[in-house]
Amino acid sequence: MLVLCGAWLLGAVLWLHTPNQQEHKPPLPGPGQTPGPKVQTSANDTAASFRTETCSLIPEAWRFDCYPERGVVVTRELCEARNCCFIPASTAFSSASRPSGKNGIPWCFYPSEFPSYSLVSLNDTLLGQKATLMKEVKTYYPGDILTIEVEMRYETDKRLLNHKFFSIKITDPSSSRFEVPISVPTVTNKTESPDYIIELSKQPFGLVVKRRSTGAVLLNTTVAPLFYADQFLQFSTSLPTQFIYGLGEHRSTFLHDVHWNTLTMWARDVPPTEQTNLYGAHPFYLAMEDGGNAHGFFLLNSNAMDVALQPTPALTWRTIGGILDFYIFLGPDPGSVVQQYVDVVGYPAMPVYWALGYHLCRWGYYTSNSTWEVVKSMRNYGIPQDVQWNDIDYMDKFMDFTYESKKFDTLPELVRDLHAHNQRYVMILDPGISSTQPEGSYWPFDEGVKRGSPGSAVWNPVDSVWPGLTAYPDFSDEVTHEWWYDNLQMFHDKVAFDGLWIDMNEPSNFLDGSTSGCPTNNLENPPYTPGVLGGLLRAKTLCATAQQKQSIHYNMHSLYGLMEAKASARPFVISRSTFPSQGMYSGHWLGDNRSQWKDLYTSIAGMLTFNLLGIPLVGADVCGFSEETQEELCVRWTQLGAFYPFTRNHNAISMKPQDPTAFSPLARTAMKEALLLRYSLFPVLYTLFHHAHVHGHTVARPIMFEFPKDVKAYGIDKQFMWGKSLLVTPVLDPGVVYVDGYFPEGLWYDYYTGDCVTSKGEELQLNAPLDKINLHLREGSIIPTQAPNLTLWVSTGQPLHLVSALSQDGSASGDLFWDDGETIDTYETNQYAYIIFSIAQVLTFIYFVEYSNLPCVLSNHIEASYITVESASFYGVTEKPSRVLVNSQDAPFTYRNNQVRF
Ligand code: MIG
Repeated sequence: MLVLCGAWLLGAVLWLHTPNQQEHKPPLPGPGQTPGPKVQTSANDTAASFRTETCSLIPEAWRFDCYPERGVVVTRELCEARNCCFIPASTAFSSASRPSGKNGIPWCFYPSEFPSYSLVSLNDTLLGQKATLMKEVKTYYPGDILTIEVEMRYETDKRLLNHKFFSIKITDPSSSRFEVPISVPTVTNKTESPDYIIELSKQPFGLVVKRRSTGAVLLNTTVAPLFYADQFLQFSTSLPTQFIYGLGEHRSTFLHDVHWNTLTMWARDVPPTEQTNLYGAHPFYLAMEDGGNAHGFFLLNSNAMDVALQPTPALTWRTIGGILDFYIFLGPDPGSVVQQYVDVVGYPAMPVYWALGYHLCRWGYYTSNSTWEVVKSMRNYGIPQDVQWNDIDYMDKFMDFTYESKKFDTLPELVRDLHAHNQRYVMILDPGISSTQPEGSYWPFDEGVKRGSPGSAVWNPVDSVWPGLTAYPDFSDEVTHEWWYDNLQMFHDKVAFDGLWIDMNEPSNFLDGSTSGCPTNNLENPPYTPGVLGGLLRAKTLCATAQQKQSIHYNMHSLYGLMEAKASARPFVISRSTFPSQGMYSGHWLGDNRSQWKDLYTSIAGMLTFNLLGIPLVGADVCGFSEETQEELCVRWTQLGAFYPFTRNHNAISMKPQDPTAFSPLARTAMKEALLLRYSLFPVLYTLFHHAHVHGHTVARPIMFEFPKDVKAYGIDKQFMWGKSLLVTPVLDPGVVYVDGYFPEGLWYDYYTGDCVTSKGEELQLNAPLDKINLHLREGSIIPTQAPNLTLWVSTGQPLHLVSALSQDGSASGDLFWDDGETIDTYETNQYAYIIFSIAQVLTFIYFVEYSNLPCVLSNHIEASYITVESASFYGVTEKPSRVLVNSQDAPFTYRNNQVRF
C-alpha cells in the first residue's frame, strides 16, 4: 500500500502549514489506480548505486522522458549529465512517435528524486489560493526560474450554474511573461461545494485533482518534475483513462493513441499527415473516465509545444514559452465538458443560413466565365448550390484586393447573377501582401506602409514568395484591422462578395523566415525545439524574432489565423489556421486532403475533433483536394459531405473537374439526392447551430457523447450523429453495397422507410447501394424537415414536415430555432422563434412555441408567423389509430408499416 505522504487536502479542509518536513516525498507514480515503485532514500547511498537501484524500479510505461531533444543520440553520459536514469528500453517501439524516429520508450528518464519545486507558502485569496514555489538548484535549461507563483481559482460559472471548473495559473512573480491575448471570462465567485477535491503535495510540489463523486484521479502532477525555465516549461500528469480526444490539429483517429505518441502544436501549412503539426493549435483534451464520466483539460498557451502521451497512461505538456495557465472541466458528461470549455474560450458564432448550403469551389477555374458555366450547369441539373467560390485564380498577379481584368472581367456580373438567384459568392484572401509593385500602383501595400508606425509596423520586416515578395500584415495591431477593413470595403465596391476564405494564415511562407534569413538568437534556436515539421520554428513561416505589436512572432505565431479571422469578421469566414476561441469568428476546413478513400475516413475524426474544440462549422474538401478523384469516391464523399456541418467541394489546380455536373447521370443523380437530403434537413442543422452558439453544444457529434456509458462507442469514428437524434453511417470503402454500423442500445428508425431496428448495442449490416447514405432516427426524437430546393433561400420558405420517431413508451420531442437567417445576433436581440415539439403519448401532439424571453413580443416575430407544419410522419405506431386530429379536426391519414402519415 502506498501512503500519500506530503499531500494535504485543500478546499473543504484546512491546509496544514508544515514548512520543514523534508521527509515528505511524494510517492511515485502517485495516488491512483496505478501504483508505481516505492522508493526509499538513504543518506548513505552513493549516487551511482542509488541511481541504478531506484531507476530500475521504474516500470517502462512510467518513464518520463528526460531527453526529449530530437536528433540527438542519447548516451549514458549525456543522460547522467542531467542527473537522469539511463536504461535502454526492452523493446523498440515501432510507431514513429517522434519525427526523428527515436525509440518511443525513453532510455533516459527522470529519477523520482529529480530536483523540483517545493511549496513554501500558501495563502487564501478571493477566488481560491495562492502558493509560492521555490527550488534551490537550476536545471540544465537556461533561464530556469527558481521562484514561481501558483494561483488557484475555484470558480463558479454563473452561466452554467455549476461548480465544475477551476483554473490554475503558474507565473514568474519577478517578471511579466507572455500571456495569450484572448479574453476568458472573469469569474467573481468562489465555489463553495466543488465537484472536485484538490490535494497539494509539498515537496516536491505536486497537484492532485480528484472527482469528488467517484474519487477518480483526474490530474496528478507528482509523477514527474515540474520545469519552469524561460523557454522550457513542462509538467506531466497521470491520466485516469486511455480514452483521450481533442489535441488538434492533427491527422489521426478520433481517439488518440496513448502509446508513446507525441503530438506537436505549432501552426503549419502542410497537407494533413500523421504525426505532424498541422494548421491549427488546440491544447485541449477531453477524457472519458471509467463509468462514463468525462473531464476536460485546457492549457491556455500559444507557444510551440509537445504533448506527449504514454501508456501508463500519462501525459506531458512541454511548451517553450508563455506561462502555465490551465483549466479543468468536470463535466460530468462529455457534452458538458465541451460546454464548459466553450464557456471559457468563447461560443461559436451563429452562422448565416447560407453557410449551411452547398459550396462549390476549385483552384483552377481560370476565368470568371468558366466559373459561371459550372453555376449554370448546376442550375440546369437542378442540383442545390448556395455558394460559388473562387480561389487565387481571380486575382491579378495573385494580389489580394485585385481581380484579373481580362480572364475575370465578368466577375462583378457573375456575382450579380448569383445574387439574383439567391446565391452567394466567396473568394480567397492570403495574408501575404505584395511588396514589390511600383509605388502608387498597389494601394494595399502603400497604404499599409503609410499607416504602420515605425517599431510596431503593420508589416513584419520580412518577405516571402507568395506572390513574389510580400509583407505580412500584423493582425495583432488594431491599425491593421482598420486597414484590412478598408481594403475589404474598397474591393466590395467592385465585387460584391458575401464571405471570405482566409488561407495560408499559419502564416505560410515559401521561404524559411525571410529572403535575408533570420537573426541568430535563442528565439530562432531555443534550447529545446518541439517536434515541429522542418525542425525549426521558422520552417515555412516567419522568423520567430519578427516583432508584432503584441509580442514577438515566437509567441504569436499560432495566433495568426485567429487574429486574421477576427479582423475579417462575420457574416462568413472560413479559416485554415485556428486557435481556441476561433469559433467566435470563423469556421474551418480541414486543409489540403487527397482524393483518397483514407482521407474520406479521416475527415470524420477531423470534423468531430473540431466540434469538440468549439468550431462546429467545419468540413473537409469534398471529393478530395489534391490528386484526381474517382466517380465512386466522389459520390460517397458528397454523401458524407452532406453531413459535414460545412460542406464544400474543392479541387486542386489542374485536376479534372469534380463538381457534381462533371459525372455520369447515375453519379450526378446520387450526389443531387444527397444534397437535397441535406437541404431538407436544414431546419435541424440550423437549430443545432443555435444550440452550439447559445449552449456550446456540438453539431456533428461523436456517438459516445450521447451514450457516454457505452464503452463500445468510445472509439467510433466511422459514424457520427447530428445532435442527439440522427445517426449517420456513411460508406467509406470502394466497391461495396453494404456498410457495417454500430447501433447503441435502443430503437433506431430508418430515416427513409421508418423501419425499426432494435439494438442491444451491436454492429449491424446495412444496405448501402451507391445512391444511398444510411441515416437513422433515434427513438424519442422529432425533427423538422422542409421540401428542399435549389437554394436554401427557396427551401426555407416551405412549410415543415415533422418526422417523429416514437420511443418504446410512445413519446418523442424535438425543437426548431428560426429567424430571418441573416440578421446578426437575433437570439441576443430577441428576434427569433424557438419551438418545442413534443409527443407525450402516441399521437397526442403538443406543440409549444417560445418566442423569446420578452413578454408580448409575439406579433413582432414575423419569422415565426410563416412557420407552418403541413404534414407529419410518425414512426413506430404499432396499432392503426382510428382517427388523427389536427387542430381538433379529423385529418386524412395513411397507416402502413407502423407508420402514420398525414
Ligand atoms: O499553395 O490557393 O489549402 O485550398 O486551393 C496553395 C490555392 C495555396 C492552399 C489551400 C488550398 C488552395 C490553395 N492554397
